[in-house]
Amino acid sequence: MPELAILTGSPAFTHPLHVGRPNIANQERFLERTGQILDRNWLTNNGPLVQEFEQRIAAILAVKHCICVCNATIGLEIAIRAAGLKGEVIVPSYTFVATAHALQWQEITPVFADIDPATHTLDPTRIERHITPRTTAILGTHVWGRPCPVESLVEIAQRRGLKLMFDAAPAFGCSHRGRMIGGFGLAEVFSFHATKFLNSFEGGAITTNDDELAAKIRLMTNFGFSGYDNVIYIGTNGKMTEVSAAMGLTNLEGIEDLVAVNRRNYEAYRACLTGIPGVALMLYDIAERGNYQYVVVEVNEAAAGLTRDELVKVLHAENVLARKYFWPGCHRMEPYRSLYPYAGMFLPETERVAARVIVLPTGQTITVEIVSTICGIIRAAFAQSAAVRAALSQRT
Ligand code: T4K
Repeated sequence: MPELAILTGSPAFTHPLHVGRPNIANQERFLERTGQILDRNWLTNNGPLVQEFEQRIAAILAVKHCICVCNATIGLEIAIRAAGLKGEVIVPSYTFVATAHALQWQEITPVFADIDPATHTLDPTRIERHITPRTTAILGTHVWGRPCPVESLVEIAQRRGLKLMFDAAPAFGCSHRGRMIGGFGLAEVFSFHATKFLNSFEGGAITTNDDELAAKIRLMTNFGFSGYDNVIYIGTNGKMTEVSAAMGLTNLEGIEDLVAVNRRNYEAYRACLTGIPGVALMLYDIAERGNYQYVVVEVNEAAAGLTRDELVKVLHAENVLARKYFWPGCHRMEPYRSLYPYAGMFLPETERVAARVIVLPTGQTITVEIVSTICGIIRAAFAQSAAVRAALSQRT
């Protein structure tokens, strides 16, 4: 059993292991593309690499339109505005805060609905209680890249006359019932942030099969310009740069290798964590395509002898910088905490899951040996939970 830094003071890893360390598929190819950008002297504004990136994404996802943007937060704001969402929109609280902010930023009220604890995505049975005459839409998040219950959400949206969109920020390369995420609802928005499975430094993409909506989104992404000197819409600057597209295209070419690495690490975690009471690995559906970018575990204090927060402290002492996504839930962050102080009453599963989840490091920089050491730390921490607790209580 490994000695724990929390007890002995010497960490298992000399360098920090981050969740979200960027994947870079092929540095040489990226630099080659960057050189070509400089030679062309065409740096942004719908350049050739952005166009190529959009075409490749649309083909992979089998969608009619892909509009690349500077990041997914702006992408969500643009898609929300272009689709005409207003009033109140039903969203999960268990998501990255950008989902809620993209609404509130436009003075649309995010109404937080609870999640299914088994999937961490919106629970369709808990949506209708939140629908009011001001509700215009449902905005689901494919949390961890695992799809929302799309069919049930479509049924509710159609029956109640609501629009349906998806925050697909973590879900590039994932499928639902054999169809790639990207073509569900009115529109879906992906993130290509540095920490995401497919990264373009910063970046994102809005995908849709709706011609009219796509045209509106394109205009809005570029200030509303429909041609020289002709602005026909309110717009913003949501454009992706050429250097971002170069990174995105290069990583797209290496996507199968990136999935393979994540899958290998996920399987290693699965094997090593099996039999440790008090820790449950969130499983991916192997019948679907997935990117396996998040290794998500839930800590059960009763069986583990430690809380999630105590385990995080143990891991951080070892230089394993595990994250508590999406603690504490959007409804406990400002401005929502002040605006809706009682929202938590309707979100028991969100609160329970948010208090139990830990995300562990994976990706290109993590090896199977590292996974094995991390799991050994977890096993040792639970086995010595009383001593760990005592050591932690002396620290605070
Ligand atoms: N909707 C959902 C459901 C999302 O998950 C997100 C983003 C969005 C919308 C909005 O997408 P964008 O507008 O960002 O395109 C991170 C990311 O910043 C964020 O993109 C992501 N979700 C979220 C889940 O995680 P932080 O604040 O936790 O990340 P940060 O900056 O602490 O980075 C994590 C770790 O990665 C660091 O400890 C160090 C490492 N790192 C990070 C960067 C940027 C590196 O090693 N190199 C790097 O370049 O939010």
